[in-house]
Amino acid sequence: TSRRRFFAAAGVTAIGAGIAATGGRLLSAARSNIAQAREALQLPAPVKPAAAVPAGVQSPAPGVTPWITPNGDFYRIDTALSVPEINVDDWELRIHGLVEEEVRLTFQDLLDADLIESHVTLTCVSNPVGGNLAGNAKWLGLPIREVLKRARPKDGADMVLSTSIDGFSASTPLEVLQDDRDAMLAIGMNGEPLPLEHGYPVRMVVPGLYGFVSATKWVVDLEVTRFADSKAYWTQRGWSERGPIKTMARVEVPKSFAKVPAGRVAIGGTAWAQTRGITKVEVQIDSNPWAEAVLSTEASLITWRQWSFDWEATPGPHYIKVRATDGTGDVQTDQRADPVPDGASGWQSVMVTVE
Ligand SMILES: Nc1nc2c(c(=O)[nH]1)N[C@H]1C(S)=C(S)[C@@H](COP(=O)(O)O)O[C@H]1N2
Ligand SMILES: [Mo]
Repeated sequence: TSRRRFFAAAGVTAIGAGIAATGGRLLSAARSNIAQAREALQLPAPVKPAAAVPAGVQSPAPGVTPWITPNGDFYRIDTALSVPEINVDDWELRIHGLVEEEVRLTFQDLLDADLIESHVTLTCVSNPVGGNLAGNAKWLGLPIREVLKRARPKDGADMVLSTSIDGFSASTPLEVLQDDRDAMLAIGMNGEPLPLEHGYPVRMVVPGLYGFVSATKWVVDLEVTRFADSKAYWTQRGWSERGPIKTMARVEVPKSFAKVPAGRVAIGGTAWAQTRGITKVEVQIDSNPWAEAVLSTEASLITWRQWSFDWEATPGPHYIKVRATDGTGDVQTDQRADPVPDGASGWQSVMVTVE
């Protein structure tokens, strides 16, 4: 793709290039022992269940993405040539570095801990404007805050470098793992143990940050350190060291280059600005004034929000543009940026032909 050439020209590796796959992958016919162990695993009930999903989160426009992404449809981005297969009896997480006390956690420790459940929308920094590298799931896990409380970070620490069993690493601001956004060591996804390709048995889930600086799958090591002292996997390859998620609105129906009959057309899609929330979505047809879309119900500030817009479509080619406003009142920027180094921006424009 031209984007991959762009990355090559810029001397930056595209995250997931050549390896990225969206959607589920079928395991080979002979299921591995690890896959069988995963299927046999009974997840404990959360001490704090997820808030009930309110009615009306789903956009009424037919064809819009389901509000909860089924595990098999959840986008997948990682550097793993083959999916790591970890035996839960061998899994251990080491928390060390600038801490008063080194902590080691076994999988049984996690099963025995006070787990919480929450809906969080994950997003990939390499998602282009209008792209589908985002997904929303209900995660079960232990707040990382609790583990850090035990380890007691020393003064001067400002980052946690999380590392996977296969050598990927992510740099996450320490304060983000300690605040009340419930960053977690997740073991469950939509009521099941994590699928192997989404990090079984344990991954990180951090609301508000792109996955490359937060969502370490197959995590085995947390080093409390400083941004000045350590660089994560993608930062070493030209990407940013921090990755707050940018406000983004996406048109999902009608699809780009669709042909639609004249008359009433339901436009709809999804917008996100995790931790800030979405307070407005606007649609612009051709060069008409921006008009407010109908927002679907908001579930939380850390999940995406859907929208719809009824359009009286007249024959001919038309452009549909969309932009969102976040909870701080900031309108999504129209400044076009490529995904590298810290996420794409700009307004999506979809061309449709009305017949
Ligand atoms: N071990 C490991 N964890 C990883 C990655 C990786 O390459 N290896 N990629 C990260 C990136 S870039 C993203 S966007 C998310 C994607 O998580 P998912 O594949 O479950 O959607 O995982 C993150 N965690
Ligand atoms: Mo990503």
